[in-house]
Parts: sequence; structure tokens; C-alpha cells
Amino acid sequence: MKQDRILIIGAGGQIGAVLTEALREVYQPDHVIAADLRALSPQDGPTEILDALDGAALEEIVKKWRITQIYHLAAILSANGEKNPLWAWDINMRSLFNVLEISRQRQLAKVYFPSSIAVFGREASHHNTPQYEVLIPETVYGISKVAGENWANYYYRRYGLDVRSLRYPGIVGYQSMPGGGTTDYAVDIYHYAVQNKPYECFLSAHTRLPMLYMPDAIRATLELMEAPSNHLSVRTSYNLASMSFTPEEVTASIRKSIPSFKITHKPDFRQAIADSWPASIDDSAARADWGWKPEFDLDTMTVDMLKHLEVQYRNEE
Ligand code: NAD
Ligand code: AKB
Repeated sequence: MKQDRILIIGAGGQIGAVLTEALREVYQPDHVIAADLRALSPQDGPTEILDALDGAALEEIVKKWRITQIYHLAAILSANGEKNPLWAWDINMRSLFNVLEISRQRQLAKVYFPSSIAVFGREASHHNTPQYEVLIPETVYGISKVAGENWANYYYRRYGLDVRSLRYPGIVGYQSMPGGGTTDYAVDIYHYAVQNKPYECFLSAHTRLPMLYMPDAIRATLELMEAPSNHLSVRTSYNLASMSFTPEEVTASIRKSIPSFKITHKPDFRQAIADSWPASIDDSAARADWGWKPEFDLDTMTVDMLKHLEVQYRNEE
């Protein structure tokens, strides 16, 4: 087992909950500290209550557990951020600065900070959006991710801090619920389908967005963090791709297993956000530098999602 001591901030979120479990399989479980604003279930390893805006509290936890790596997942996502832009900016940026500063001061070995396809805006190429593309995001969330990527790059070049980052597409998983994003429909839709409920989608039928299944997202994160530093040519954030689909296509995929599934569309403010994002992503830098290769496509993801959710809902009865 690896000896590093890991702090995950935002461990109670959609990705954090699954990443914590995965890290506890690679590292000693009691060396993987799960932290969030609210108390987390302590059954599989240590937990801390932490507001990442509190730099002194963060420092205490880093010292207490002799942390060597931080995974900083806490953020306000695209849709929630638009409801209160200054609040979202404050949380996303101030928490990142606290993480970068403590990591620099205590010379931590590595830091992980996820970015997003939200860094792109309508000026970027819509299809196969390249790694190095004009970045004019239209949400406060996207602006904070562009700024965060540049600060990550700055800390790497100026201080040698080994910060690594991926631009996740929308993440789909059965283990946890998403928290206020524009791609959330692609998780919700499966929950409605397995419960035989009709789903009202907040995006139009033809809105194509890049998506990634949770097991691929977790593997990509672990592989990036394991890659030799001198293989990494991108120190802002790597484009990462797997599949792209529309609500109409995911509905067709679900209907292969649940033919009676019904969907209607009532686009809301999230439609404009989705329209400003790419339909597909060019991730050739990630493939070339550290061997990224996704395993799941839309249909294999659908089969796996439905299988797991059916068990979950059956167990709840
Ligand atoms: P989420 O909203 O599900 O989880 C975020 C977690 O951070 C929550 O548990 C929340 O309580 C916690 N948090 C918020 N403010 C905090 C604070 N001040 N201190 C400590 N914890 C705080 O988000 P997620 O979907 O798990 O996303 C994790 C990261 O991945 C984010 O940085 C997000 O931008 C990025 N990302 C996610 C997706 C996706 O589709 N889920 C896509 C692209 C990028
Ligand atoms: C969101 O929709 O805000 C996130 C993301 C793609 O960053 N899922």
C-alpha cells in the first residue's frame, strides 16, 4: 500500500464520495481523510468537518494528519453559481487559494484540482474542442475554473508545486447525486427511468454535451495523479473525453431496457449554459501524455447504471 496521506476536500459530493472509496483502496484507509462542510459517515476511514474558506482550520487538519496530498473538490457548480455569482466566485477562488498556499508552505507532494468543460464559451470550437482554445466562459463557475487553472499553472511554474488537473465533462454515476450542475439531467434521468416515472428534462432533446461515466472519471483521476511528473505537458488542466450525447439519445439508450420510459422537455436557464459549452472534446494531450483511454460508451454505461439503480431502489423498498 502507498504511504502518502491524503486529504479530500468536498468528500461528501457526487465525485468526492466515490473518489474517497477508490483512494482508500490504493492508500491505507486511515491515511485518507474525507473532509466536507457537513459531518460524513466515518465507517470506512477518518473524516473531518472543514470549511475550506477557513485557512487556519485547513492548516490544522493538514498538520494533524501529516497530509502529503490534497484533492480539492469543493466548488459551487454551474447552475447553482448563476443564482449567486459573487458567492460562487468567493467560495471557488478563496478555497483554492487556501489549498494552494498551505500546499506551497508545507511543501506537499501533489495537489489535485478538477476543472470543467465549463471553461469554454461560445467563441470556442463547438466540436472536438482543442486543448488550447480561446477561453471565454459564460458562467461564474467557468470563470472561476479558468482562473483556477491559471493559478494552478502559476503555482507549478513559480513554486514547483505539483498541481494536476482534469477538465471533467458531465459526470454520470449511480453512487451519488449531483450538486447543482447543468449536466445533472444525465444522472436524474436514470433515477426516473428505474422508478418507472416520466422525466421532465430541463434541456432540449437535441442538446449534445460531453459526458463521462464515474468509473472512468475516477480511473482518469488516479492515473493522472500516478503519472510521472515529467510526462505531463499540460499544467493548466487536461481536456478529458469519453462520450457525447443528447437527451434524445440517452432516452433511446434507456428504452432498449425500459421501452415504456417517457420523457418531456421544458428547457430552463440551464439551456443557455449548455448551449455555450462544447458538444465534444479533443483529449489527445491526455491520451499522449499519460495514456488516457475511456472504457464506457453510452450503451454500456446505461446497462451498468440501470443494473445498479435497480438494486438500490429494490433494497430501499
Ligand atoms: P458536488 O457539488 O456534488 O460536491 C461538492 C462538495 O463540496 C459538497 O459535498 C459540498 O458540501 C462541499 N463544499 C462546498 N463548499 C465547501 C467548503 N467551503 N468547504 C468544504 N466543502 C465544501 O460537486 P461534484 O460534482 O462532486 O464536483 C466536485 C468537483 O469536480 C468540483 O470542483 C466540480 O467543479 C468538478 N466537476 C464536476 C463535474 C460533475 O459533473 N460532477 C464536472 C466537471 C467538474
Ligand atoms: C456542471 O454541470 O456544472 C458540472 C460541470 C460539467 O462542470 N457537471
